[in-house]
Amino acid sequence: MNPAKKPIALTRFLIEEQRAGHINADLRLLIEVVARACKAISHAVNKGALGGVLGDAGTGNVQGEAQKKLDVLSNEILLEANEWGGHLAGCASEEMDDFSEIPNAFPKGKYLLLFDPLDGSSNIDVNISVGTIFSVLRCPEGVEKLETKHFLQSGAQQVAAGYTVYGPSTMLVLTVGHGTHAFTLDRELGSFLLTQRDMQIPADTKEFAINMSNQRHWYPPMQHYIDELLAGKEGARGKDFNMRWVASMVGDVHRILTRGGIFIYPRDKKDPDKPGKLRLLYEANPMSFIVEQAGGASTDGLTRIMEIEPSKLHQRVAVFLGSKNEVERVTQYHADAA
Ligand code: AHM
Ligand code: MG
Repeated sequence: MNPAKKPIALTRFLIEEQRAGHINADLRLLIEVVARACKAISHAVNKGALGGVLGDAGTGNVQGEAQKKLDVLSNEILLEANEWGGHLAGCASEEMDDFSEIPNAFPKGKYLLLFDPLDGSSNIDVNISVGTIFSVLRCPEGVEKLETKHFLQSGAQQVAAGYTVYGPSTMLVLTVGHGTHAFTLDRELGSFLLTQRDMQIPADTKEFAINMSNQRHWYPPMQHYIDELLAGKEGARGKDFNMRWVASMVGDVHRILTRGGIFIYPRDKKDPDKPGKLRLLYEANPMSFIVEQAGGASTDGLTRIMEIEPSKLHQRVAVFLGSKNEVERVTQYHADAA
């Protein structure tokens, strides 16, 4: 970015998106509220031990995972920020057993907000990047009483998706279906400023992100694919590949959006009943929308993730996303073995 050129704020960017007919006023205000909540989460994450927010909350979520204090706090911040604005009919979160309907005290809106309030929780206590991931769906017309089924929409139905990465700087990456754009939080101004318009993921890459410690549990197409990457120049691929794993999906996806790469969390034999670790509605769908809008691809090894019809709120899915040619290659290996 040219430092002499003043970047525009998220507020102006969203107004311009509205004028271009890409979003309506309700969705614009909803995104503003989510961004404001992310600023509050960023503040809490930044305080770390000084804010007394590190460590376990002593509770577990519906998936049996131990919750960190910051998981619980971030969830509360997002819920409180969104319940009174009149843009939402309800929220669903990785950290809540069931969805939450907007209380009767407030007007109900037309949208549903789904989120992972603090992704990459294992990084919290070690001061490594974490993030918030969110997805916005339309609430079906004429719904009087919200039910789980109203949230079970495919990723292709999303009207907006984004994540905020709390790293050395706090960045919000957003799509409303017209490209993927990045904003950096200016702490003095208290605003997100547009620092990269139209992010583009190169179609080819020499970098992959995967938790290699699970290798012995993978199925044959995965073993074959990674063996080829590890063989480097001397192998069938004829080039050396580098590996990076932040263990926080937002961190890994942000690197891929910035310089290319493939992110993989496959299904494995450790738990054959679980089709992967990551959640379809809170992680895989929003990240797939963001990645596709930046020219990348995203599948579960066989199917385009955004075409999967969800059957459960907390459904898990295998994830292969990032540089298009690489995602297509590994997906082909799975199709050949199917
Ligand atoms: P979380 O939502 O409970 O934090 O779990 C999701 C995270 C992703 O951010 C990350 O890609 C993955 O889990 C890391 O898994 P692993 O612990 O196997 O490295
Ligand atoms: Mg997560």
